[in-house]
Amino acid sequence: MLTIYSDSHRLQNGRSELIDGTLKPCFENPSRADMVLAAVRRRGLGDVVHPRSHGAAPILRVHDQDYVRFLETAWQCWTELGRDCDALPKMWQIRRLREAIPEHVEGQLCYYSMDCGTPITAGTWQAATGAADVALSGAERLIGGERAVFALTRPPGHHAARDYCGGYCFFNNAAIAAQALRDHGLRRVAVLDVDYHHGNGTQDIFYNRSDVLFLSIHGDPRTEYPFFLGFADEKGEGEGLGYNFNFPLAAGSCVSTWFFALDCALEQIARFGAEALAAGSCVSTWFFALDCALEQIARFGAEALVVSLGVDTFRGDPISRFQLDTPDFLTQGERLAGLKLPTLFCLEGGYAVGPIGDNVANVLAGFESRG
Ligand code: OKP
Ligand code: ZN
Repeated sequence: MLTIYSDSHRLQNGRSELIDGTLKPCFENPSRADMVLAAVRRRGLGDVVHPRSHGAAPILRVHDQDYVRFLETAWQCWTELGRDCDALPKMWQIRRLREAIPEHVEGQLCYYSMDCGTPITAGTWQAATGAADVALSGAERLIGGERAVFALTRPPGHHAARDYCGGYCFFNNAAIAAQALRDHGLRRVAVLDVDYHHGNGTQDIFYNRSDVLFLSIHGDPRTEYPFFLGFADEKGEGEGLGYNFNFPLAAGSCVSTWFFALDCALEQIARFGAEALAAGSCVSTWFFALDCALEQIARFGAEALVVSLGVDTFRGDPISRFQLDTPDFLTQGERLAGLKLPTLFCLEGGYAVGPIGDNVANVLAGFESRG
């Protein structure tokens, strides 16, 4: 499988994020992409090529102009205040506060951020546009006839919505790629998000559209980040009603037979109606949810699949609570290949830095094994 990679990811190298009440080194750091790239090479998964630059236009197809302009200028404004530390927000436009965009960068930072884990640094703009280019180049290769492409995107993207950053994400790489595939003439594109965290940004971007199907399998937002979106009753709106599927699974969990779940999948789809799967869900439950998602993609008649590939579903992930083990990622890749669709993988989360490479490479290798 072809990999698209750019060194520009290194320019996003935040110092700290607020975890359990204290500032800790950023979980989302350059070593993640280094480890993934090393594994891609070690495992001989295929060529690694650089992206080409696509400019702002394809980014503006999914992000608001005022938000994009903010990201482009935020660091400069921040340093003009005499600061050289990472820019982080310190309040939010919560209930009953005014919605007008503040004039001061300090206020704008708060207005355009979902959380305080997403530092804007000197290199954020370049790294984020670089990641978008990686995803766009992947989409381009898919259009050019590749069966599957791995866009090694960093910073990740799936928490970034039309007009806000958050969850380590600035531009929604997967959404930008999905939109580019549409703009290249594909009629229906499915985005499947297998990261541990709900892809609130991607959901937001496509929520009222029927041409891009969005599905996410993730930790139940009743207890997991991002807390305020990702519930099973979010089905889409207007034209998009019926084109958004959330599969929240209880945090915690065990390992048992996903084969049973596979057999039951069709019969069980209806259960996903309005409530999350029960507590005690495990690897089998995860694969069960995957089957339900794949079934929806097949029915939709997608012409291409974009996978928001987070491997923070790994049992050793420091900030997540699912139980997938390294070999389970091979199975994951095999199952995704079963859709027989041109597939673009965009890297999202995964914070167990040691195993991240093999976990990602396993998904890609599993996919390739079902050529
Ligand atoms: C990103 B991705 C505040 C942030 C708390 C954020 C988790 C973001 C996960 N410091 N945690 O979906 O892997
Ligand atoms: Zn995640």
